[in-house]
Amino acid sequence: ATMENELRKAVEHKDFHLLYQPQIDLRTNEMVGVEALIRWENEELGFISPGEFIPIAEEIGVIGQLTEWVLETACLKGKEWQQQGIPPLRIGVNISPYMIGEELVLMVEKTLEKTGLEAKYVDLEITESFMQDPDYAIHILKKLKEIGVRLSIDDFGTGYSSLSNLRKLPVDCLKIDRSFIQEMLEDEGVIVKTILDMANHLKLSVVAEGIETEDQLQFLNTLHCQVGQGYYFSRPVAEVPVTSRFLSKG
Ligand code: G
Ligand code: G
Ligand code: MN
Ligand code: NA
Repeated sequence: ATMENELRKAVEHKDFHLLYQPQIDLRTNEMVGVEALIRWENEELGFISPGEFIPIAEEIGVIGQLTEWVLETACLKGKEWQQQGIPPLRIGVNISPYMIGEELVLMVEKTLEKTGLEAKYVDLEITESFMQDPDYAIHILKKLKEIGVRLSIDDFGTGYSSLSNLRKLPVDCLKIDRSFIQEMLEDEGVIVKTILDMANHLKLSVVAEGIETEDQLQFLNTLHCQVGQGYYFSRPVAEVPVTSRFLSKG
């Protein structure tokens, strides 16, 4: 079985599931959101990482259907949590840069309508690679902002958004790439400090990704970083804990 064929079948049968990784307010220790992460386990090929199959989905033209499934599943889960009485959580959904276009705008509108989740609880995570055509990307991102969703730049710092472009982008949040968090204690955090400074000046929120240790958390606290995510708090899980020290009190 080739991966391409198996992937086509999986998309057709919606043979995936989502895990959710908590995002924690570092000051209050409360969960403020989650990032949805797709998982695929194939009978013959075993477990395949999205890092491997998302590029193939882009190549063989099924990324649109896949994104639609992720968006809808994540929104339904968000709605379900709210109905269980969990204080509303923002749900981050990774969006392939290939998806930046009018089709995505329609898809987001349609999915919100269909699932009944309020737009403000959806956080679209987009990597900087969309900046290959910044003017078009900005046009689309503005339309997404008009719908009311939140926009985050994923893996921030690893791509090539220039400062001047960043200022023009209608985004709400920078997700600091986990490589910077991992190196932070060796380089005295110069990169993380610089990103936090810049985010402050541009009035953007920040999420530090890939927090794995207490030392990293403490250092981020001294830098007044707002929100964090990483194995230190929780691995991606199928259900967020309904009662835990991470639970927001609303
Ligand atoms: O979850 P994991 O660390 O295995 O993810 C590997 C990569 O796959 C990450 O870059 C992550 O952003 C990406 N990814 C995970 N879930 C999705 C998804 O639903 N859609 C897209 N486009 N990328 C995803
Ligand atoms: O590119 P993106 O930031 O969307 O990738 C998210 C991926 O990072 C997820 O697949 C998740 O499994 C992984 N991840 C989340 N937290 C940690 C962490 O603390 N350490 C490491 N190594 N990976 C993490
Ligand atoms: Mn992400
Ligand atoms: Na990232």
